[in-house]
Amino acid sequence: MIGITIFCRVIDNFGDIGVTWRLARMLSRLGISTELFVDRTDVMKEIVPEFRGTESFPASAEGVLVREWTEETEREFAPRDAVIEAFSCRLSDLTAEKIGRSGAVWINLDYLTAESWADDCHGLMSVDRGVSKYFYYQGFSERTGGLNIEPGQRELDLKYREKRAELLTGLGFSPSVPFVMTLFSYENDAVYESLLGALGRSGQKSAVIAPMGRGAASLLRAAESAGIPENVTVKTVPLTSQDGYDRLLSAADLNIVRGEDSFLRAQAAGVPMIWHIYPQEDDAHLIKLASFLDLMVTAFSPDSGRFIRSLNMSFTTGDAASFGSLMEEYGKYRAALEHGARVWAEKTCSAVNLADGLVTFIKNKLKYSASAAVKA
Ligand code: TRH
Repeated sequence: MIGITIFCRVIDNFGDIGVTWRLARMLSRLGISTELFVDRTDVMKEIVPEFRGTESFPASAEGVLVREWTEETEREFAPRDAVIEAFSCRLSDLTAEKIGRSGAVWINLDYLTAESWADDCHGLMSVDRGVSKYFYYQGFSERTGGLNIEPGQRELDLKYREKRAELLTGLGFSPSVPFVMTLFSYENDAVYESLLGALGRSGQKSAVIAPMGRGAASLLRAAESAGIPENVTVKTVPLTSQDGYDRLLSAADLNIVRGEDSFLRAQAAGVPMIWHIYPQEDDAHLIKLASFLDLMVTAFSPDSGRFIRSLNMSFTTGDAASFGSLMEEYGKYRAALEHGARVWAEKTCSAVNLADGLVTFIKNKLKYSASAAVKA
């Protein structure tokens, strides 16, 4: 059985552990002996309820052995077939040396992007402290390493959708509320004021469900300053498991999401989405967002594609006035947007999944080094 170890450093928020936990779980389901080192098990516990009662690590859930990443545990680490360093989280010199000696495949798993340069960079090798290391890019094109979406996710999300009424009732809403939004984003107070105003003017009943955190706090501030229209209900909910969040996304009519994992889940859910991409220096995030939108709109009609692009751009750039006007027109495009989102979901969910892609990549490299060793 192949043994893979993933190292994850939690820099900020839940994205780093969100991506690596999901990947670890998928690898384990493929029969890979999977180990995950994470430096902040407290953050992990917030989105992996299986570990909430766990006092000390190592501990296992879903077949994944989780270890607390400290200097000491890293010193004791013994590489097996492959070591995945998530998002350049920097392993120690000793670990690099051990990887070199053991012949394990060393991979730096990079952030997901729809930008075309990922095609050219995927799979490239570099030398880190004298040891070969491969850059592995997640991405939407066949030339990249695939997407972190589980096999069968589309079917699962469709089942979740069928249970929309049940989910809404469980959250205290009427099951017939015609427009349900989720909001898991960053701060955007002025835009949320516009959103509440536009939902109010639409005249229809709407629900805005906001998992606790930065976006929810910002929404509550906006609600306090602008007021909540009578036909709108705002509700904050505690963070749930990743699967629980998928359920919520699938049951909604419009999702506002943020880092790279929730952004991908929203696509798989097949529901129109707004990506509140994490801001980067020199507005690099806007290029990233535009590249993604260029791809996604290929699944939409020209009009609804233009609309969803503008909605995303106005949201992320904080253009509250434009965002409010667009939301007032939402009803006009709603059916076309929902159709486009379903078409896009079929496409993303049929891409190579990240775990399969990685295992194939690792096996090829192991085969190559074994044949090179025989020749030598
Ligand atoms: O938490 P994030 O904002 O993380 C981001 C990204 O990783 C980004 O790339 C990084 O640069 C930035 O932080 C600093 O958003 P993301 O990636 O969507 O991760 C959220 C995770 O939380 C995701 O795995 C889904 C999960 N989640 C739950 O499990 N339960 C919940 O109830 C919710 C709302 C989320």
